[in-house]
Amino acid sequence: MQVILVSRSGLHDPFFVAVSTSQVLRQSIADLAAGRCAAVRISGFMSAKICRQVLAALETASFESYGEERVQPQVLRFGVGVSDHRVDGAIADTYWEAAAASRQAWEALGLPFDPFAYCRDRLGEDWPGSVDVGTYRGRELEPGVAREPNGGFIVHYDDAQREFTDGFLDAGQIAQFAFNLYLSVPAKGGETVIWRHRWAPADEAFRLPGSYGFADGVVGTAESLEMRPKIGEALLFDPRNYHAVRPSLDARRIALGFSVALTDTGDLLTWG
Ligand SMILES: O=C(O)CCC(=O)C(=O)O
Ligand SMILES: [Fe+2]
Repeated sequence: MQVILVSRSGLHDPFFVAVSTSQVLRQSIADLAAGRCAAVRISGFMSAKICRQVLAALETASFESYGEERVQPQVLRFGVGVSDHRVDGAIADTYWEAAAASRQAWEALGLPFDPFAYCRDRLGEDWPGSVDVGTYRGRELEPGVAREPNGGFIVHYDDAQREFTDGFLDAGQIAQFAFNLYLSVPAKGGETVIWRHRWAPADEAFRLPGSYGFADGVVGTAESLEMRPKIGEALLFDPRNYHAVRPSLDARRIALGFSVALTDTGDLLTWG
């Protein structure tokens, strides 16, 4: 396990930490929602055997890529993501057809279980509310995607409330987490970096035109933490903090990913 705290100012926020645990704990999820930590790393979230099975199936699958005008360097994905179907702050109708195709493609992998359901069940082990796939205007969203950012993710944030201005899930949203479950990771590169900085209007000066991301300068001298993912580990973090993934240098970096909303009824809703 490797967590490097970097603070160019020399100052450290004691709440800006990655908590490592081997159990899914209600307390850790609450700490993340409340801002008492920046990330939760859960080792052994998915058993080695299940990871191998999912990875073996995905290794034979053909991945597509996120919209290449918006996402550079290219990020491969298996399954549909809402971000490719966002038009004027709403989910466009094109999403639903892509979602049906995505569901079929996952089914065609022939896995004897649903890996996203497995992740939801694990997340719910110590959570008092339910853990379900979210709905948008009454229709169930896709549960997640497999992502392969071999060239990395540039510095960006994710916040459905800002991205989907027409309201997003059919639920009152209190917090949002990013969930990643690592199936294949490089020995060199592939680190996830999170900065203690959230979007502010002045950041728009750093936005790369047409892109989901920003020039590195957007995070200035903010404190950051860097994590090298491990196979079978789940990472939950607050994606309103700017974050990036470093390029993979010697192997494929494949993770199951979805977003998680904590609702005003205390439930967790996920979507890809
Ligand atoms: O792959 C990762 O570690 C993080 C990817 C990311 O940008 C996200 O989950 O929002
Ligand atoms: Fe992200």
